[in-house]
Amino acid sequence: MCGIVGAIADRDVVPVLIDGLKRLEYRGYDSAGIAVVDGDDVRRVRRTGRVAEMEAAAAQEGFNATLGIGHTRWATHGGVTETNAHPHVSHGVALVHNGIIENHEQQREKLRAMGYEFESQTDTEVIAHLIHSFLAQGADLLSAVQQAVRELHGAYALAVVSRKEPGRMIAARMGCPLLVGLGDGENFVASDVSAIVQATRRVIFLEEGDTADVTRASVAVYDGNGEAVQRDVHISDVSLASLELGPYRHFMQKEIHEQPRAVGDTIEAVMDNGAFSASLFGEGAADVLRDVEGVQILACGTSYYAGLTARYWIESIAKIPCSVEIASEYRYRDAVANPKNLVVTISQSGETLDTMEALKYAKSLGHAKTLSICNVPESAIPRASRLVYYTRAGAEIGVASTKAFTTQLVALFTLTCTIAKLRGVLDDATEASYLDALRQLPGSVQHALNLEPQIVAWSERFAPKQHALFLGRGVHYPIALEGALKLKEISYIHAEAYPAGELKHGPLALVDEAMPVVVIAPNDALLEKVKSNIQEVRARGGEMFVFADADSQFGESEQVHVIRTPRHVGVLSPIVHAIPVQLLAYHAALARGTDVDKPRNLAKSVTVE
Ligand code: HGA
Repeated sequence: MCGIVGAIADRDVVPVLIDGLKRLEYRGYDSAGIAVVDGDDVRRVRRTGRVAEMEAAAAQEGFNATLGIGHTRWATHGGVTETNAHPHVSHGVALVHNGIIENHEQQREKLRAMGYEFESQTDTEVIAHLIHSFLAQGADLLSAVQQAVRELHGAYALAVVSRKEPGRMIAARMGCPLLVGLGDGENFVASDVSAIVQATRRVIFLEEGDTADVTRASVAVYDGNGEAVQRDVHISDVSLASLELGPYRHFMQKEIHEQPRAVGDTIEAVMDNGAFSASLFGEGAADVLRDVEGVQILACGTSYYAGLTARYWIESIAKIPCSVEIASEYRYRDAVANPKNLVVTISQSGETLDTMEALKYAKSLGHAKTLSICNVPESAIPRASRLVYYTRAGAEIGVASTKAFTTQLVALFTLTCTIAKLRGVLDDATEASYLDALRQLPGSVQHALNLEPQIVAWSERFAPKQHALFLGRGVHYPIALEGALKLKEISYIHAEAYPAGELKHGPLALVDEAMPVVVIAPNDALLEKVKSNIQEVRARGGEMFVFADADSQFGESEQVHVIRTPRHVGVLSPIVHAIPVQLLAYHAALARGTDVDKPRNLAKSVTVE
């Protein structure tokens, strides 16, 4: 969601802001803007559309300054217009905001009564006027921001500058990510490190309620009570290569093809260890995991489907109950907590607001056994969790998650086996066979990627369709769900997934020759059942696209097309079968000419409700 970058230096910061916004564009891309402090003036340029359009406008107007802030927007309050784009300005104070201010209407009324006029429909503009109202009472910029945020309900990450104080930039965070980058005689703020990695790798992650007073030569951080605090300095290991497209056409394509490496990196610790071990999940993990009575998984979107897949593993291998719930539902219902259960949150960014709030709610109900599976070190969710397993997918830029999903599955399988072992229900021979399956997984994923030419041929038949059905059974049903999600989010073809056994209870009514039906059907205990379901579709004239594996015998016909992964990989089969459905969605989207990495209305790192 919205991306923030700010810089203060003794060089022109405009290229830093523009470059940073381009790297943050995956977080939001409906409009972009920058504001710079130039002499005793604040100048801004904003444009709807992509950063490149705003960049051209800034170049035309000759923007050049040593202090500035920038923003890419994903609108929540107010349409996609230039007046709603950030930065918002009030009497020489400019700010950029990520988040939602829930009491913006009350604040707006109060500020209107004080004489402030509003030009936008955003919740953000109230913050600019509120800060100015405190400056007008004599506060300096830091104190004005600190007083203003105390009046706000909701979530925010802010970067603020003022023409009256051209030597400083104030940052503040509550509920949305924000970090300070430490340079040499120059400093930065950003939503994530990718925006500033070309300038510095030394970063301070602001904590909830923090404000930071950033000058060229210093950074002072204050907690929510206004007390000066020391926050650790981290050295980011984000690689520049992971942020570049390289020879690929899209980040999604690159990230799909990185999966053998991503999966290999994620299992490395298990392989080095030579066994499933609680130590993989952090200090004291054995004590936390040993006696768990059940697992409650909380997540959103693709991560939720990873959780649904894990439920099959956890109940069959670790032999404890597992429930999986969408985080935004769990956080608002009266849940009954069993503190002996393990709460597992899954989030690629580690900043997903709904998941974070669900975790806080679970903790408030007495859940102390918490574990997060995340891809971004030092992000908010792992910091709020007792245990963590970091997937090592590397930066995921494409809005549609791919390598994060498969690596989450690896982490969840590792967790399953670890709990099973601690509970004494995983014998040595089975452990060895699972370790071997994991060891072979990068190769199996590569074999699935090699199916791409056949999938390209299928995708051309998909491109003209309006709707598609995805079917799976058992542990492959969540893969059908993920396939349908991928297809709809990037190709805009309406797609739904059903457990294959549900077909006759309703969705079969939709099947005709215009409705392609994708079936995930590797050889497992339910294969014969799936085959019967395929016959039911065939009898109604439906055209089927079946992803099978070497062991599942299928008769092909004009109506039934089959692509086989070259080997049957047993328990890890859902991970391998995630690959062809990703490729199908990618190539269908390409054939339809959509913006694959930046699908309409979406954004990455969902930091608003
Ligand atoms: N509420 C603000 C910022 C939106 C945001 O953070 N999106 O991720 C707006 O609508 O401009």
